[in-house]
Amino acid sequence: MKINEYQLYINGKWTESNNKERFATKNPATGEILATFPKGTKEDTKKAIEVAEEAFPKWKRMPAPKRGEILLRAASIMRDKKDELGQLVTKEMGKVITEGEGDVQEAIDFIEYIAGEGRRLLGETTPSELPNKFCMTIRQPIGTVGCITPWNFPIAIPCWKIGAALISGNTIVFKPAKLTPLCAAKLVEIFEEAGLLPGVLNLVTGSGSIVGQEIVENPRVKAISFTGGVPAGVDIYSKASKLLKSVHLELGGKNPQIIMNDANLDLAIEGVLFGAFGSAGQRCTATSRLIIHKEVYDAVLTKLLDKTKSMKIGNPLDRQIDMGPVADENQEKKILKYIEIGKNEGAKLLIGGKKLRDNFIEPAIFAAKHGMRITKEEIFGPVLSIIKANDYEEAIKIANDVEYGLSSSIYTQDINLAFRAIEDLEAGITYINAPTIGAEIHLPFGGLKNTGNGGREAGTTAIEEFTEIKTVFIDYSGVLQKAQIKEEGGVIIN
Ligand code: UN1
Repeated sequence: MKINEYQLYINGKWTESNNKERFATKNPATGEILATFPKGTKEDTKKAIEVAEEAFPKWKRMPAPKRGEILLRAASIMRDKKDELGQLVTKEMGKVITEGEGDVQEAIDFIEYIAGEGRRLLGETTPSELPNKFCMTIRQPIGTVGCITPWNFPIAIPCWKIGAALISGNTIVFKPAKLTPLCAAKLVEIFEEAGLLPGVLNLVTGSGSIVGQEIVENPRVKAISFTGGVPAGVDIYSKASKLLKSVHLELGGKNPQIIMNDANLDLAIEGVLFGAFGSAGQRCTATSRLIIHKEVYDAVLTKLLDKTKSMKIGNPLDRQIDMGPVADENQEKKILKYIEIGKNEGAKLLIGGKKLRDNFIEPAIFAAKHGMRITKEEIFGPVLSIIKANDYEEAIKIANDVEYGLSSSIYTQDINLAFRAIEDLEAGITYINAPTIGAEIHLPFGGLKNTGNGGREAGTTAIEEFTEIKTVFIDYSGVLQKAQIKEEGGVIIN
């Protein structure tokens, strides 16, 4: 079979890189090579930035509702291709097919939602302290922005960033993760078909240390939106800060699910299985710590282990399968290393944790003590640590005692406790009686502490990272009026 050879997408054309070297994207379940892509260079990236900058004035001037129409067309094409795209997500990064389709649906939902923002992009109006003067704010695009995206949601997360950047009037250099360039290329084809102007969205594939670095360090790129690991995020933030760029970071989590003694246990267990092992635990929002009230600890454990035992691991395209492979050999290595770390620090491996074959790892559950590395560090794999808590206060203390703060969950039927937890859990997202995953796109997404640097993607906040606010004062008094300064005779009111 001839393997698809893709190019870079620059200025509305599939363009050869000046580097002949290529890399392959593979199906982690089978090892099959799906396509190859150029290892983009600094020069390729510079070219993409240059054309994005040239395209900016035209794109910026297009009325935002018109930009929205293009986005709606893209969403409609995605809807038509949902099955094909869902399969591609599953083939390229290994999540089970229903979740692959979910990834695409999340992208469609967001693009449709944010297209409507073209008819809002709201500013404020407010009275002036002076007569015959009008004050308002308007939103303007920033310019050329860099979108650097991860492999775990290879359609949805690029769409969060690209959709919000486009509707706001920015042009883009898009660098997808090296594991999922094919999803990225398909997405670009969809935006091309939807009628995006040349140069508005440019795709450069390759490594973070070359393509990513140029995006971060090139002064013509005015803002960066990045989802990925903490070390890369810190590196981007520190380099981009020297150029005073605006940087949005979404860097992961160590998300707790608390089960209280009054919880509906069956519901809570169903939730934790989905939260911990959905996408093979490779979500920033994955449940990686289960904190159980001591009175229901044994009951939860018995049922949870029972359910975990019956999970079917295998080809994620098969709808009977509960969990597919992890994304590649590096993921596999890292996850297996954490399973060893857990054993060595005295956590009890209650189930799973064995490598079945290349990239396939059994879901693992540890009985752990809070403070062990496996209870504190992000593993990004199907590894769950169970921790016993004496009461609500201790559960919250454990939940909060990590460096991350993305998602959190509590199962309880006590409405008062639920509301207390909403206040007490240190996280950008809290679920009551639902797992830590599954955020909806019309609500803000992001977190505290090392999860990011304060921004929120999606929802009403989505455009914030991609717009500048301009404050406008219009004086129609015909005289020089001075705010704050009192002059002889005072202000004349007409
Ligand atoms: C991520 O893992 O970075 O809430 C995003 C969820 C998904 C998005 C996760 N809607 O789990």
